[in-house]
Amino acid sequence: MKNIVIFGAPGAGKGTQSDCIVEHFGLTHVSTGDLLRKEIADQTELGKRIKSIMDAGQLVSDDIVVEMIDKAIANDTKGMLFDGFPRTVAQAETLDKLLAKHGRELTCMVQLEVPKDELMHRLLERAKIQGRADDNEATINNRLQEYNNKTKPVADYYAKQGKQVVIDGLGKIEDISKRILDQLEKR
Ligand code: B4P
Repeated sequence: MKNIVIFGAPGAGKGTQSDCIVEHFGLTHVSTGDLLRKEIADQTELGKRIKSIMDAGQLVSDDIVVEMIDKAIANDTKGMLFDGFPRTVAQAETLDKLLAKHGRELTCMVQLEVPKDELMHRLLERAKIQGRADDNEATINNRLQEYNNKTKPVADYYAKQGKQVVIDGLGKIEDISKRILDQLEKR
């Protein structure tokens, strides 16, 4: 059973590439971004608390996302793709513990590498189509800063475990998918 993390800066294509990975290996897709946006759309108590944090481009607190992931692992029987989680080293350590609690282990982490100017371009393009509250230039800059300060160290965490798979995230979506699947077939 495969348990995979897809990792990268905002706009690197995590959500986009998740579709083909999930389909190819028959995995359960868990996107913390999607779960959090659903809480906001449903106007739950949690959604009201996190809206201003996400609109500002900051990370929501670890305990909130960890609880969501714990529930998702408990409900899964197929193997999982974690999209947008972990985003801090503390979340990465917790993921290892949660998987172990359910008798599982992380297979590997797929890291999408995309230069900053392309990230900005993609997210501003998405803003025109989807109108997401956090896709504007000021907020994107905050999200990239949060990524550099808090999320990037997660890559070293997995490199030390020999679980980091770095993928060039530039080019056609289907070419990038092929690069990812070729690597994952070997794991
Ligand atoms: P996420 O929902 O995870 O979103 P993202 O990082 O912005 O985007 P992603 O990398 O998935 O890009 P996509 O495929 O859509 O996070 C949003 C917020 O939620 C965070 O800022 C944070 O506040 C909160 N959050 C989520 N998880 C959290 C956690 N664990 N802890 C704390 N807070 C958390 O691609 C972007 C665009 O590029 C799309 O329009 C796509 O069509 C386009 N694109 C993709 N691949 C392309 C390619 N090859 N060429 C051209 N365009 C491409």
